[in-house]
Amino acid sequence: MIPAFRWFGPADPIPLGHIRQIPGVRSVVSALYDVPIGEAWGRDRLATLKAQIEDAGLCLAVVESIPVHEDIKLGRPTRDRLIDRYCASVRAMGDLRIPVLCYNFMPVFDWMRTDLARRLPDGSTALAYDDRALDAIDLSRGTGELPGWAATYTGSELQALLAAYRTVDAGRLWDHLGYFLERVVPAAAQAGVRLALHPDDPPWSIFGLPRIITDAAALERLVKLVDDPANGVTFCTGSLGALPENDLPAMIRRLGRMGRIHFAHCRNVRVTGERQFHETAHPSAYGSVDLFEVLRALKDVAFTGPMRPDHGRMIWGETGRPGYGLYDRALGITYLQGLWEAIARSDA
Ligand SMILES: [Mn+2]
Repeated sequence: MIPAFRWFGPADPIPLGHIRQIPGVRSVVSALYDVPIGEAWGRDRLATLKAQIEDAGLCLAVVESIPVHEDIKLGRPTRDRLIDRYCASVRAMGDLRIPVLCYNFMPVFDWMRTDLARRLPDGSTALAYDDRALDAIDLSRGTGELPGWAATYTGSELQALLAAYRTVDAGRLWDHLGYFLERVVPAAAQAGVRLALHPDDPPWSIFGLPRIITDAAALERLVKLVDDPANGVTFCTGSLGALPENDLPAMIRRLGRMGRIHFAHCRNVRVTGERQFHETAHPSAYGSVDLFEVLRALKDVAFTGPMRPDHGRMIWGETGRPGYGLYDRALGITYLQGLWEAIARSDA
């Protein structure tokens, strides 16, 4: 297991020098955030990012993420050109020996929450989701009312996109994912890059849009779509853990033995009702995810990939990007390393 930490590039208020001071963390998860979706990533731009991270005494272990253009998910004729560019970006990663690419295949939105600052009993704030609050959101004016998505789409852009998806059900979306992977997996394998698909967050349909990467059966179907070691997953305990029927340790043992877990996001959520949850501090006692059992399963399958803490709470008066403050995530990765050390040394 390689402890890692997400950094949002030079615009991130958290300097690399602070990440360098978190015990055990030498690996960074980052991306080029200003390349328009659908454009190929230039090797030079990526090399600059990598050098910047290395100058701080760290290494760029994972690209999270290269967004997949909606035309690819919709199966539009323009997808071939877009997939070619995606493969070019993957090759740029390979040239620079950046080994893992985390991406997702969620229509229109990726992560979704209904409250970015839910007050917890200890005075901290965390991201929260409630299906009933989502139902009450009016999308006719675009993403203006959506927490975290304010300026993404105008009303007409969003309505056009939602209309385009009316003919794309879950089955069609699987077909489009297969089409994408049949072309990108060989390019990744040749470039020495492992693809790590992030599960849908939350793992159910929202706004009538299909979401397919939600449970054990879906993850197995995904890795068999193109049966190559380069075609794997990001195991995100917070996303998958929002669905109580997901047995996370069992899923890890199955996918891990197949050698398809290339990256782990470890965090906790407290499920408070049907399709309702809020995020919490990382330790098992604070939520519905048993991080001890999760890490024990990862240890049992000899997981050697990068692992990062995921969304943290806002604590100690910190302000910034919701879910991505420094303090609680630093506590999270320190906790995860403590669990890992204890499991490894008791096994020995
Ligand atoms: Mn995640």
